[in-house]
Amino acid sequence: MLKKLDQLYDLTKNKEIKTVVVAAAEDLHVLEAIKSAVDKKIIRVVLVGNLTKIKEFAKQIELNLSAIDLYEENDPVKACSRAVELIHHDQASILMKGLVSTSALLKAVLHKEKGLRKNKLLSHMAVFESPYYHKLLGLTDVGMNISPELEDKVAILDNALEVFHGIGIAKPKVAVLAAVEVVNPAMQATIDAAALTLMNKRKQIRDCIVDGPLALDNAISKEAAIHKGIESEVAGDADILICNDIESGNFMYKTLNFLGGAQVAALVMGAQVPIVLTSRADSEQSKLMSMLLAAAL
Ligand code: COD
Repeated sequence: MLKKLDQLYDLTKNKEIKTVVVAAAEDLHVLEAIKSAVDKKIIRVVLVGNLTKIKEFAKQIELNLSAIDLYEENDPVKACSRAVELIHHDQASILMKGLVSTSALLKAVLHKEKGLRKNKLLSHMAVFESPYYHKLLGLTDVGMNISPELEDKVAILDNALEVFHGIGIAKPKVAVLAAVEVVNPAMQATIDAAALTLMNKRKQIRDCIVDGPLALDNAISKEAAIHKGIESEVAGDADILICNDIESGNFMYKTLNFLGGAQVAALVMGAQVPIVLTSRADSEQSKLMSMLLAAAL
C-alpha cells in the first residue's frame, strides 16, 4: 500500500529517465522543484520561457543550466505552444506548467491540429498524502472539466484509473461523492454515482470497485459508514474520490492543502503525455511530487 508520495520514487528507479518540458519556466518555485528533481535524477528537463529571468533565478538557487536545453520565448502563451511542439518533436515526454495561466496551457494542449489530444477527455487528477488518511487518496476532477455529465465522469474515472494502475494499485476502490448516500432524483450527483456503480457491476467499467453515492465522511471513514449502516467495500477505504463538479473538487483540493496539512501531486491525464499542472500557490514540494508521479507512470 502506498502511504507517502515519496514512495513513488521507488517506481522510477528502474525506468528510463524521462524529460519534462516546462512552458514559461521563469518561476522561482518551479525552478526550485526542477533543481530537486534533476539532482535526485528523477527527470531531465527542457525549459521554454524568458531566458533572462530563468538565468537570474537559476543563479539565485544554484541550478546548473549548462546541461539543460533552453528555448527563448518571452510570451507565456507562445511558450505553451512551443513546449507542445517540442513534445511532438520527441524532445520531451512530460509537459509542465510554469508561470502561465492554466487555461492558456490547456488551450495549447487542446489545439485541434497542433495540440496533444488523443480522442479522449482530458481531466485533472490530484493524489494526496494526508496525515489523517491511511493511504494515498486520488481526487478528480478538480481543475479542468467544469460540470461533467455522466459520460464525462466515465472518462474522468478512466483517466484516474490510468494513474492508480500506473502506480501499482491493481483494483482501486472508487467512491463517487455526493452530499448524501441515497439516490435522490433531485440531486443529479447521486443519480450519476448510482449509474457509475451499476456500470462497474455490469463490467462496463473494469479493474476497480466503484460505490456511490457516498458522502465524503462515509467514503473515507469506516466509523462514519458503520454509524450510518452503510455496507460497502469502498466505504472508509477509498483510493479515488470522484467529485461532482470543479467547484466541489476544487474546494476539497484547497481545503486539504491549506487546512488539512496534506501534500499533493497533480496531473492532467488523457492527453498524449502526462501534464504536470499544479496551481501557482502550490508548494515547491508538490511541484516536485507531481513530476515524480508523472515519471512513475
Ligand atoms: N478534454 C478533451 N477535449 C476538450 C476538453 C477536455 N476536457 N475540454 C474542451 N475540449 C475540446 C472541445 O471539445 C473543443 O473541441 C475544444 O477543446 C475547445 O473547447 P472549449 O471551447 O470548450 O474550450 P476552451 O478552450 O474554451 O476551454 C477549455 C478549458 C479546459 C480551458 C476550460 O474548460 C476551462 O477553463 N476549464 C477550467 C480550467 C480552470 O480554470 N482551472 C482552474 C482551477 S485551479
